[in-house]
Amino acid sequence: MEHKRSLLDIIDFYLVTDSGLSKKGTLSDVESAVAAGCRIVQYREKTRSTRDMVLEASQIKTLCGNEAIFLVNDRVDVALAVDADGVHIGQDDMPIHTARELLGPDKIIGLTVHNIEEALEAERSGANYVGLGPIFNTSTKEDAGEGIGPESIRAVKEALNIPVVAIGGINKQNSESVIIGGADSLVAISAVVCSDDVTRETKEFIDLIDQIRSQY
Ligand code: TZP
Ligand code: MG
Repeated sequence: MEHKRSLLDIIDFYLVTDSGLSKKGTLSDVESAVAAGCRIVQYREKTRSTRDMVLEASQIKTLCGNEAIFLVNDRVDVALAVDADGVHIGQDDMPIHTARELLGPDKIIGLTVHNIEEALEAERSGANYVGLGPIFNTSTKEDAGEGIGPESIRAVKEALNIPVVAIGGINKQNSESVIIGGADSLVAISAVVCSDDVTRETKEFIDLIDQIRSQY
């Protein structure tokens, strides 16, 4: 777990699954992304039964192995059932202190935030990173709201000591503004899982972020 947690500080590209958008399926997407060098995977599944989720989460855990952090979106119970590395929760999910009590001190908890106030509160409550967004408008999450713009990232980054993960409407064309904006890492859902070649897309994102960082 120590090894896994230390990955949090070096992550550039973060995969979030979406079985509704995926061309080849969630398991294939995870396998491809990890093979391409992705070091964090969030299992985000809104439609399957709890039973199916536990079975699939256990398979994803195996695919992540020691290579990638494996988090479960929303479902602390599913994370506990498969001994995932942690969870990613939103403002309307289980309160973070309850999630922490259930998961214990060593698991990773990421929290979605939309602004600096929520971000500060997340850090105070013991979140290990924040997911900030939506950075741009997106149709992947219906209730995501309006994009806050990449220029909003810097103030959040400077106010926090935990990593800031940018999410929402991010693609290869606008990644530069997100990284320059101050994000520690970025999530791209549709830009990756809608592709026929998730390995190639993931590699291209990782290389692109590397290249942008080396320029600044
Ligand atoms: N939370 C905020 S925006 C979003 C989530 C889960 C969806 C991001 O998907 P995409 O396809 O990368 O815009
Ligand atoms: Mg949620």
